[in-house]
Amino acid sequence: MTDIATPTFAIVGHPNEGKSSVVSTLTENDRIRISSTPGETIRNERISLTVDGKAVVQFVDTPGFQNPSQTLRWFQQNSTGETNAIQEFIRQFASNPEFDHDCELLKPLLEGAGVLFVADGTRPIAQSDLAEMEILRLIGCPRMAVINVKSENQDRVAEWKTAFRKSFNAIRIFDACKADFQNRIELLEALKSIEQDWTPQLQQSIDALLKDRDRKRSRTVEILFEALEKSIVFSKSRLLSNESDIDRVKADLERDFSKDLKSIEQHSWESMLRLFGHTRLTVSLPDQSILSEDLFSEQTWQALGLTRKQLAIAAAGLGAGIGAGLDLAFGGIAFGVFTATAAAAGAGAAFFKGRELARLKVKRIPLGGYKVSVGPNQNEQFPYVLLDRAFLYYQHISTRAHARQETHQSLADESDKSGVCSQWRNEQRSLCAKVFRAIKDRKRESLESLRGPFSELLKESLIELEL
Ligand SMILES: Nc1nc2c(ncn2[C@@H]2O[C@H](COP(=O)(O)OP(=O)(O)OP(=O)(O)O)[C@@H](O)[C@H]2O)c(=O)[nH]1
Ligand SMILES: [Mg+2]
Repeated sequence: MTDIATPTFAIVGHPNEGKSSVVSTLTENDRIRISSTPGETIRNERISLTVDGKAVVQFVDTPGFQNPSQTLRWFQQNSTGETNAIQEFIRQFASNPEFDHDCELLKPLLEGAGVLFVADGTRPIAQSDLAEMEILRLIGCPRMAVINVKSENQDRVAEWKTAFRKSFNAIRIFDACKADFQNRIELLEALKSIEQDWTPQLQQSIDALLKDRDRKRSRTVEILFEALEKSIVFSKSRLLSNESDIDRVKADLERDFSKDLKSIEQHSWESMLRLFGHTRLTVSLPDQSILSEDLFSEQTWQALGLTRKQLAIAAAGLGAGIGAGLDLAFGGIAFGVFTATAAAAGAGAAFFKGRELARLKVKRIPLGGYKVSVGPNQNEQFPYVLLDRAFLYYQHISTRAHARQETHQSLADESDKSGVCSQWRNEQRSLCAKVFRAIKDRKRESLESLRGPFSELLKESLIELEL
């Protein structure tokens, strides 16, 4: 049963204009049937915008008008105000297949639903559009026009606005495939203006949505934290009895080590994807995306994380003994102080390749045999690279409109490929360094005290990525 108080809107408009797409994006539901073949929706479908299992706004995706000119003529002759014209229309035409869709779309209006009239603002206005606008004006339901701009061409938008202004209380431009969270909130805000009685419920819905978004950010922070905790201390080892097996086991371990780290990253990405309600999207990123690069590729390590100087300053806050090394770092010897490996002290590219910085160790076991182990990753840069990749991924999915049909998408701002971490202030990067060190040294107490401010920093960054 539908809660009567739930504001309900019928989505009306020509076939293939993007009605189902608008509902999909507004309700963050990517399971709605969207198709380039006109006439995909032939029966009303009720789709709720749900927060915490409660429907806060309901949309009725309709097939649109089938016979607008005759329907208009009928309403012009019968909208006397004395009888319920919609009820009478449905009674007269219910069994006439020529008015099948018209009857279907008028049904929710009988229950007091408002109308969202969706039109593709890139095509010319047709006579049938004007007929449909006029039908809705005669019926007198609360109504808003939604101009869904299906391509870059905005030339006709002004024309549409003028036409709609004559018979609609509110007009919004809403790109179903590009709209982000803020655009959705703005559309709901605008709906408040078309019927004052719905204002309290719509305001409650907006508040619930804002709260829900904040909950999703908090959950994302937890997901990132879990991934960092696992990755920073991750190591692998294997016991063997014959010395002759050592080389083979070393190679296997090294391969498994990076494979497992990548799967920790993948797992956190999938959790974010599910959190944001993308069920159809299998993320296959285009070649130009840094996210399509391997976690340990040289390109990834050069594009993301901190610069050498930033790393040095961040690590300087970690405690005694580092200060002397810092001078060396700025003198050009770089990161010998942070990573004891020869590779790190060497040329830039070698330093930035994380794969080389997880040391392999072979230990003879007193009772016989050997223990080969790899990890944890010694590189101070590694957690920043992980974080930066997670941030880029978050930006990708948290702003993605659910109506989008392609599974490929490039990030808008990847041309300069600068990550979030390098844009933080010194003290913010130092906070990270402390958190990463506490994880590495398994210092639970200091980790717990750092967790609050670190979570805040992550959350602030997530908010900025959504803008
Ligand atoms: N590029 C782009 N394509 C869009 C946009 N909105 C809808 N489309 C595409 O237009 C086609 C029709 O979209 P639908 O949402 O199914 O349209 P509809 O009005 O529900 O269509 P029917 O149910 O057949 O009446 C699909 O191929 C959509 O992907 C948009 O804003 N931009
Ligand atoms: Mg449809």
